[in-house]
Amino acid sequence: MRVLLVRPNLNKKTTTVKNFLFGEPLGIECVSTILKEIGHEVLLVDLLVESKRNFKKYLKEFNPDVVGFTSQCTDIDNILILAEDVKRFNSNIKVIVGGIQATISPEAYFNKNIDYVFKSTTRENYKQLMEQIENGTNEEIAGIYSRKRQYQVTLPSCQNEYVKPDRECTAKYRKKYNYVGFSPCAILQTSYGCKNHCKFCVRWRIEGPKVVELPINDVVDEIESIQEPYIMIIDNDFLVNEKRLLKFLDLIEKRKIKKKYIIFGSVNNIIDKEYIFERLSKNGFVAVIVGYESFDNKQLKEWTAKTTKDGNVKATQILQKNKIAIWGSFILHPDFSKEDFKKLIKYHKTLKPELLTFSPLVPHPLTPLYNEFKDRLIYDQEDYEKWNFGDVLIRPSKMSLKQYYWEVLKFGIPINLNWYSVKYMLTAFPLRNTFKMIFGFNQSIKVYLKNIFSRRVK
Ligand code: B12
Ligand code: SF4
Repeated sequence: MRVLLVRPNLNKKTTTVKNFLFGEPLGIECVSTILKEIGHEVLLVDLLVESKRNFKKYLKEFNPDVVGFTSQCTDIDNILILAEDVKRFNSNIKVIVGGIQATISPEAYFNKNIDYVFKSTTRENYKQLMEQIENGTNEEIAGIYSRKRQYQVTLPSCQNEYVKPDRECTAKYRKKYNYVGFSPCAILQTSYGCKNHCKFCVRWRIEGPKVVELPINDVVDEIESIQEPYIMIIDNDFLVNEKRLLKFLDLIEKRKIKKKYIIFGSVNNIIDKEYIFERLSKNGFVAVIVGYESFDNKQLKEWTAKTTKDGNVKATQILQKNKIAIWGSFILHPDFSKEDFKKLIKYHKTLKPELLTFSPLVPHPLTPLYNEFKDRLIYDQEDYEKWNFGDVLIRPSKMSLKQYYWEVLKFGIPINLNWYSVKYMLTAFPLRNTFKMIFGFNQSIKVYLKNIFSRRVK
C-alpha cells in the first residue's frame, strides 16, 4: 500500500519554539522504517518546512491508501483540518494519527475523519493494522483506538518501541533542520525513560520510569551513517551511565568520528563526572542543556530532590571551564512576586549561562502537579494547544495575569539579550541563525504583548 506520512503545518496562534528549535520529525521517520520493512511504499511530507498548500498536490500525485499524521499538542486543530481534506479528496483513504499528543490524549483525535489513533506504536501493532486495512477486518489491536470500534479499548496498551529512523525519507528537507543555532542538525535517540521522576516532568511518564539503553555499538554505527555535522541527542540525560559514556568516547575516538553534539544533562551528573568533560569537549560536545529550574533550594527539593542553587553554579563552571556551552532553563512559578522575578534575574547574572530559556510551570495532567493546581487553571485540560510550555496556565497568586505576563516579558529581555548570550550566539552560530533566533525571541514578545493587551485576559 502507499502511505503518506505527514508532519502538520505550524499552528500560528500558539507560542512556539520553531525559530529556535526545528528538529527532524523523528517519530514518523521511525514509522517509515516499520512500513518499509513490511513492504509498503512511503512518502514523507514535512509541512513545517513546505507550504500547507502543497498537501493537496501530494494527495493527487501520490494517491495514498493511508495517510498518517504525527502530532504534538500544538497540532490538533491543523490535523483535524488536514484529515477533512483527505476524506474530501477520497473517503476511502484511511487516516491515522500517532505521536506524543496521541500518546498523551488519544481522545483529542476521536473525530469522524480519523480512523485510527495510536496511543503507542510497535512493529507488531502497526503490522497488524496494515493487514487489517488490506483485509477489511476489524479486530481490536493493542495500543490502537479504532473509529469502527467507537474508539473503545479492552486490551492493555503497550510501550512505544524504539525503531531506527529512516532518514532517507526526509532527505530533501534535511538542510533545513536545526537545533538552536546549529544547522544542519540531526536528532538521535540512544536511550529512553528517566529514573529521576521530577515532579513537573512529563517525559519520564511518556517514555517510562526506568532508563532503557540501546546498545552503544549500534548508536555509534548510526552516528557514522548520519550526514549532518551536528547531532542533538534527545536522551533525557546522556550523562547517566558512566561506563556507557566512556565506551561511547572510546568508540568515537577509535573510529575517528568528528561530529558536534548537543545533549541533555543533569546538574548532579555534571558534578559527579567532572573529570569526563575535558574529553567530551575534545570529542565535539558543544552544548549541554541543563534544567536549573529555580533559584530557591526549597523549591528545588520539592521538584527534583536532586539539585541545589549552588549545584547549578558548580555545574555551569565545570562546563564553561571545559569550553562547553550551558543552555540552562528556569521554571516560572505562578506564585512569583515581582521580587521573585528580580531574584531570578540576579541569580541568572551569577550563573551567566551561554543561553537560557524559561517556561511557566505546566501542571500537566500526567503529573502530580495537576491535582495541586487544578483549581487555579486558566484553561481547560481540553484546550490542548495551550499546554505547549509557553503559555501561562495557572492563575498567578501575587498579581493579575496581565501583570504576570508583563513581568515575564520584562524578565525575558535581560535573559535573552545580555552581552554574554549575544556574544556566544555571534561566535557559535552563523550570523543568519543568530538573527533568526533574535527574530524568534521577538515573535515570543509579540505573543506576550498580545496577552497583556488582550481584553479576554483578566
Ligand atoms: C525532539 C523534540 C522536538 C523537536 C521535533 C519534534 C517532532 N517530532 O516533530 C522540535 C524541536 C521541533 C520540537 C518542537 C516542539 N516540542 Co518537542 N520535544 C522533542 C523531544 C525532546 C523528543 C521527541 C522525540 O523525537 N521523541 C522520539 C520519537 C521517536 O518519539 P515520538 O515522536 O513519540 O514517536 C514515536 C511514537 O509516538 C510514534 N509516532 C510518532 N508519530 C507517529 C505518526 C503515526 C501515524 C504513527 C502511527 C505513530 C507515530 O512512533 C514513534 C516510535 O515509537 C520531546 C521530549 C521527549 N523526550 O519526549 C519534546 C516534547 C515532545 N516537545 C514538547 C513540546 C511542548 C514542543 C512544542 C509544542 C514546543 C513549542 N511551544 O513550540 C514544539 C511543537 C512544534 C511542532 N509542531 O513540532 C513536549 C510535548 C508536549 C505535548 N503534549 O505535545 C515534550 C514532551 C517536551 C516536554 N516539555 O517535556 N520538539
Ligand atoms: S526533568 Fe529531566 S531529569 Fe527530571 S524526570 Fe524529567 S527528564 Fe528526568
